[in-house]
Amino acid sequence: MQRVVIHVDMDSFYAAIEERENPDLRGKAVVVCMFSGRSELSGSVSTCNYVAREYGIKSGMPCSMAKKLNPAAVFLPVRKAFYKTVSDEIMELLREYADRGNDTKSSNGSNGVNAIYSGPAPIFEQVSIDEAFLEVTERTGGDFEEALELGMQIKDEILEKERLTCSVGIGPNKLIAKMASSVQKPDGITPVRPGDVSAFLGPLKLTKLWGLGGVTAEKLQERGIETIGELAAHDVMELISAFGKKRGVWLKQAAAGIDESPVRDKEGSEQIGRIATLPEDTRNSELIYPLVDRLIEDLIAKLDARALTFRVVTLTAINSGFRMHTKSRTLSHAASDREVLRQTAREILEVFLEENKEELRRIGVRVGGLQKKKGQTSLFDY
Ligand code: TTP
Ligand code: MG
Repeated sequence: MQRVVIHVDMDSFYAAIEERENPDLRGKAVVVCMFSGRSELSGSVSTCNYVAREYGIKSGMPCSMAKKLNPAAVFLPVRKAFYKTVSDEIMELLREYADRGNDTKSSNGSNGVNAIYSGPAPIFEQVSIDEAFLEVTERTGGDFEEALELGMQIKDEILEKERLTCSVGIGPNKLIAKMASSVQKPDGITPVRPGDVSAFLGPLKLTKLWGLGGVTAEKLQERGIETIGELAAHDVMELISAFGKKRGVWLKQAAAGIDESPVRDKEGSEQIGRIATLPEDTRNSELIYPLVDRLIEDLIAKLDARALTFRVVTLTAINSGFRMHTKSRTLSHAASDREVLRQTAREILEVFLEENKEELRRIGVRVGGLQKKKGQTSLFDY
């Protein structure tokens, strides 16, 4: 069957969350900064919204330069822990769209080893805080029209549930899906069918090739190679003698759009979180506990469905002034029990309310340090 992979990348992620949380920001240039604290605007830009990008503002640029480019822009400090809870929710939602592995299905890894996916784990890979790959070959029957439909559903659900937009790339492998998602941004969806791969890659600048570092790009440019198409046409032996066997072969294959790497979760890195708004701003734990319990019910259901244990519990609280606090506790043993989670979350909340005197507006619970329950087969059995 034709392989189909979807890549999802959220649009101006941190800035879009800030805009969602504060409607006053709509239509304005919004710049999210990692302030160093040395002086008012010292630090660098984490990201900015698309209005700010029109002024030439970019990730990584000094905040002071961004201010010169657009003095009217709104500059906000990063709230990474909060963005992480939003990310967790999006990843949970995306997982539902990925194929499920099963005992009988095997897929060829890039090293030629047969990876047997066991259990009902989704074939899903989170790449960064706002990006993920989904294997959708089974679900779509290898059909790109079905995949396009699925991509639209994903976009609709994220917009409806999270009020955020994303860009989706669809391809016959991870490399193409990843590169396709960046073609139409923001709020785009781009399928690149197997027959269109060379036409898609060929004209692109070398530096657009996913996984190609700046140093390698420079060396290739010294050889007169400017586009991915030119790289694909280059003599493989020459690439091998310049970059070594592994890298040389990779360059040749990647430029031709060949990539057999499997979609797979990095075990241990995943967290599952839920966040919700309280019926009213409050410090009354009698009002807060029922909401925390509801979030916990949800988390336990997710953990049970995938036979996972947790070791870290994190509580997130956003106060009425939109300031955000997080507090974590690491357990001495892996746990999967609802009562353990409830008890731990309550203890953290009590300490938190002791230390902070403001009213709370939203509350989130997150579990991390996830592992398969003992006695269950692990994600990949070779
Ligand atoms: P990206 O997906 O690279 O950027 P983005 O989502 O802001 O914008 P785009 O629409 O182009 O996808 O990165 C995701 C988040 O990671 C981004 O919102 C902020 C953070 N980030 C940094 O903190 N520093 C950086 O240099 C980059 C590139 C991203
Ligand atoms: Mg993004």
